[in-house]
Amino acid sequence: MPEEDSVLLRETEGIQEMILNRPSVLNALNSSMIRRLFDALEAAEKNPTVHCVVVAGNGKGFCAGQDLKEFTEALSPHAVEEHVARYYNPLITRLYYCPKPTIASIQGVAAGAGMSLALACDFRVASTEAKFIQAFVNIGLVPDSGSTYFLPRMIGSAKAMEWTLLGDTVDAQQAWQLGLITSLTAPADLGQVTRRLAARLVEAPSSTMALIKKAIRQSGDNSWEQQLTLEQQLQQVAAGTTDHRRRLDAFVHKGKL
Ligand code: T3D
Repeated sequence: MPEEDSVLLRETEGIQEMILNRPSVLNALNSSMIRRLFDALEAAEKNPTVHCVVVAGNGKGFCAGQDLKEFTEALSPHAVEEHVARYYNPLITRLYYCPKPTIASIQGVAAGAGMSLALACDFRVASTEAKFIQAFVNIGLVPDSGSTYFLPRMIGSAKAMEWTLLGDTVDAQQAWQLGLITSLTAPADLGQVTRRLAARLVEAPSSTMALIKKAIRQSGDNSWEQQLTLEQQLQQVAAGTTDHRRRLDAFVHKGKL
């Protein structure tokens, strides 16, 4: 399959969709696919007409993680480390720090680094048929692509430990109860619910959202004092934006945006 077909890109009404497109292997990630996703994210960040990014999967799976058949023979430990450093870390970092809001639209299984992709997004809209697997332990690997960073922060360290040590399949209902999922929908409604959320984000003030994302992302690593200082600095930036002026004027003068 040509590299450009492995991730389909579609931009409509401010929404950049990135559709993982290797359905016969549940959209398992090979190196060229990771590169294409990375490039697409970089382009979406720079494109002023894009206000929201949606990552979705074609077929019955969202993403089964690293393509385990990509390497015909077992890689040396050094080569695996290099692969993670060269492909996964840049991709997940780009997605995590994307200044535009990101949504994972999950219709089926999200396993290994595929689950990490979903966790790195700001929102997870999931079908009741979605499944989450910290599959790494099942093949004797440790979680990567940020899973050990995201999970304890999102669901608490006890559950993170359980999921990552056992490598069990977690169904959408369990993930929903733990707050991992933003919206849980019937499978047939997934596309519509995702688009509705994306459309709301397109209408929201872009510059403000980028600043909010920065504050929330940094809060996990900052002390109380550092976070208050950051909020104060970001507020100064926000107060100088057109988004703020327009919205304040509309409120004060009871006008339209
Ligand atoms: O080198 C590095 O950079 C290290 C980085 C690692 C990051 C990681 O993501 S490690 C984790 C890798 N992922 C996995 O271990 C998951 C492997 N897959 C599974 O455990 C199962 O397929 C699922 C639980 C995800 C789904 O099970 P099921 O029964 O719904 O589907 P299936 O029949 O197993 O899969 C359907 C097809 O997809 C099948 O192909 P076939 O037999 O019809 O020709 C299967 O082999 C293929 N497939 C599924 N996952 C992968 C895959 N092919 C390649 N790589 C996969 N990860």
